[in-house]
Amino acid sequence: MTEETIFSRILKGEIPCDEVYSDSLCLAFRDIQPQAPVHILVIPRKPIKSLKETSSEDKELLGHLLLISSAIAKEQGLVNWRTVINTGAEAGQTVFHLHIHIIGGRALEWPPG
Ligand code: DGP
Repeated sequence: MTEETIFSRILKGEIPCDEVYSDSLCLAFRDIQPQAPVHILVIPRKPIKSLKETSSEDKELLGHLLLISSAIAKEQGLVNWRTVINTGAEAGQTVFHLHIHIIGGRALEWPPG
């Protein structure tokens, strides 16, 4: 059985979210702790823990998530933005359901901490 996470509960409708986009493969909603004026998470409906657990079987899904992220960023009026996928606890991953952060609406520094 797949482990339950906050995001799997959001997908099931058990926890509310501020939805931005939804289709048969993914859901996008606003991050509860926004790090910038626009901070949206795009998650697959398929329960994948992190990028580490993906395989060539997920090629189309991963492409879809990136294309949707770009479409959402543009739809939000962003010209510059950052897409982030934290993989593993030491890289900052706190929710173990794959997600893409779309962060924008302010100048972003590099490198990250
Ligand atoms: P990461 O650290 O990469 O695993 O990002 C997890 C993000 O999820 C973090 O920015 C905060 C956000 N988050 C955690 N719990 C909830 C929640 O219940 N609702 C929403 N909308 N976002 C959440």
